[in-house]
Amino acid sequence: MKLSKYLINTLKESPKEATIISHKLLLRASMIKQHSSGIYIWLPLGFKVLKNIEKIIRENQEQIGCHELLMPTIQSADLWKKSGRYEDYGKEMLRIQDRHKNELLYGPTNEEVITDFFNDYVNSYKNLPKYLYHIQWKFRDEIRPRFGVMRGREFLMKDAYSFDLTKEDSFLTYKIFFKSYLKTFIDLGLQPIPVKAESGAIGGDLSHEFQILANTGESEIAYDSKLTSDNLLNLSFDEINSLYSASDDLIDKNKKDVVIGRGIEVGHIFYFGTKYSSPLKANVLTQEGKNVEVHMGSYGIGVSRLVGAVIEAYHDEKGITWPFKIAPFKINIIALEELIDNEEIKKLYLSLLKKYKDIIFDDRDISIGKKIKDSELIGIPWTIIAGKNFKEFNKLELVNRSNNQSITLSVSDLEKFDYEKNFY
Ligand code: 5CA
Repeated sequence: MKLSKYLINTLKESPKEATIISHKLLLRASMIKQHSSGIYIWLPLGFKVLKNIEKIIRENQEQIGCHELLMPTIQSADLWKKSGRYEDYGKEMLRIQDRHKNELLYGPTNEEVITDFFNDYVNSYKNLPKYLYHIQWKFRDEIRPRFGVMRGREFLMKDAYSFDLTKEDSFLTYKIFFKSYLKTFIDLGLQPIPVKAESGAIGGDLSHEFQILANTGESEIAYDSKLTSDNLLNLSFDEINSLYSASDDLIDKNKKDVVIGRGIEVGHIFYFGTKYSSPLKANVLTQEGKNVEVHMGSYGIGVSRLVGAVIEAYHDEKGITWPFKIAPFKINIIALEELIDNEEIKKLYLSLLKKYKDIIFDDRDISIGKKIKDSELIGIPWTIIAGKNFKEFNKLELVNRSNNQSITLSVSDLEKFDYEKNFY
């Protein structure tokens, strides 16, 4: 990608409205632009990051046999009246009327829609369990949208739903999702802390939040220090669940030997049994021919919030330091003006483009110093600089964004270099 053809408009200063680092950097790097309170335009750079995060989430969902579908954003109010949540949800729900005076709403979550759909498609124990998910925009008219994408009104969520024959089966499913969530966040380069939770508006009796430590996090959390161990993935659900953890009002202030910190809630999972299958009549026939209500769970990840959470964990004084897989572009080639049309450099760009796809060549008509600053701000893992050394000795500088260290290499070394393996 030639950068002169791309939409990029970095800012030197942080806009006043941004108070936390992720919000400042997202605005400065021209990744998002506020449209109205809590509603954002995802600019090309930010949108690529969002897609890269989605990809890691998708891979992990598929690994546990959870399959993707896409449900609408606009839902019928009737279903919510049947489940009893239409009034309960209060002012956070955006209610709409169509031209025929049908009551609609912009979905804040999808339990009703999926349960109703499931009822029409699955009628036998033979077809259970079923795990389904989608990645779709949600709207919640939050009283205080803030911190950029952290607490938006319109935000992207991955929400999965599980259907099982019995409570016992549903608990097993819950444990599968629990483990898969730990792995997903670790794959994203984060350290998740699973925290026991109340299930609030979703309802039910087993629930965990997944928190990422950050001073700017909105939740206060208290947890056993073993929950930050490196081998969390090797522990069983029961071992992890036996350790103390709580957030906000649920914290026992008298509890000793716990770590107190602040966290960003990037995921939340719930087992809620027949709360929705009962009013929406999602039944199946058992082996004995009995009609029973299915047991359900739901499993959410804040996809757009994760963009902010990753930046809170990966930045320095110069800008963002994305993990390789999440970075919008992997390599940025910057050359002195007189080298921009150099055949060898063009060849290097094309060969890297073939291998890594997400490569930029900064051919904009601005100073090399400004190009380097932009590359650091945006957080491109590797910057290749063709400067004076190239003119004299045919050598280029390769800079690693994670530690800002550079090495000098020839064009053929740069063609062979493994940029993914050597990052971090
Ligand atoms: N139906 C369930 C799970 S599928 C549900 O809605 N859960 S939730 O309310 O906890 O939301 C899931 C995740 O979405 C949260 O853990 C959080 O990461 C993200 N989220 C919730 N509200 C917002 C918001 N206003 N802005 C950005 N992300 C949000």
